[in-house]
Amino acid sequence: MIDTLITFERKIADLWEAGKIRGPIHLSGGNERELVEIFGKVKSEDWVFSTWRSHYHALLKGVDPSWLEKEILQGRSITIVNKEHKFYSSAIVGGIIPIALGVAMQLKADNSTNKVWCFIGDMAFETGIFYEMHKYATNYGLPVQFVVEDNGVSTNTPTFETWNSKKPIPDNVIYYKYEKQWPHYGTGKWIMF
Ligand SMILES: Cc1ncc(C[n+]2csc(CCOP(=O)(O)OP(=O)(O)O)c2C)c(N)n1
Repeated sequence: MIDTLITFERKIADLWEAGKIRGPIHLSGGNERELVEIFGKVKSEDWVFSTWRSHYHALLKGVDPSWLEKEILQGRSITIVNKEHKFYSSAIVGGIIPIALGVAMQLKADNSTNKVWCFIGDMAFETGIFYEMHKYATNYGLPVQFVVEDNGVSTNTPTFETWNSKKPIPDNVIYYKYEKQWPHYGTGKWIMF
């Protein structure tokens, strides 16, 4: 699976560098092992909420790679949404968190055994909206699992230096650190469209 993920992202990078994708792309890399392990616990009936960097999450949720490639070619890399696979992403920092919480509220109201998985970056983790949503979800026992993916930066701004402190990781949050292998946006090459 790890090779499949890396190969998919390399193909997208090649398409981008060939000027075939007339829209922003955010590539994943460096966190394959961690994600494969986490997605081992994600059921197909669960919901996954992701960010602008969602290709790996989508593939691991079971989204068809050729469908995903077409979406990316149409400029939708940063807002991948697939209803069939209960997969939702947004390019607004923190934007998915209250939506994930709302879905978790409904799952609880329906006595569902399904769960919501909400992936956020280390800077989104520092936002007020995360603080409130995490507090609410914890206090009401909502079936939402937050996963913090710490690459140390918000675009290029170092998160630790920004806040001058490391935020403690709540017990019920999955947290992993990784070294990103692509720039925040694109592949690091200038593209002529
Ligand atoms: C509300 C909002 N503010 C700013 C941006 C620009 N922006 C896009 S991604 C990003 C970085 C967020 O950092 P982090 O949560 O650590 O995620 P990373 O991309 O590093 O995984 C920013 C500031 C945005 N998309 N939405």
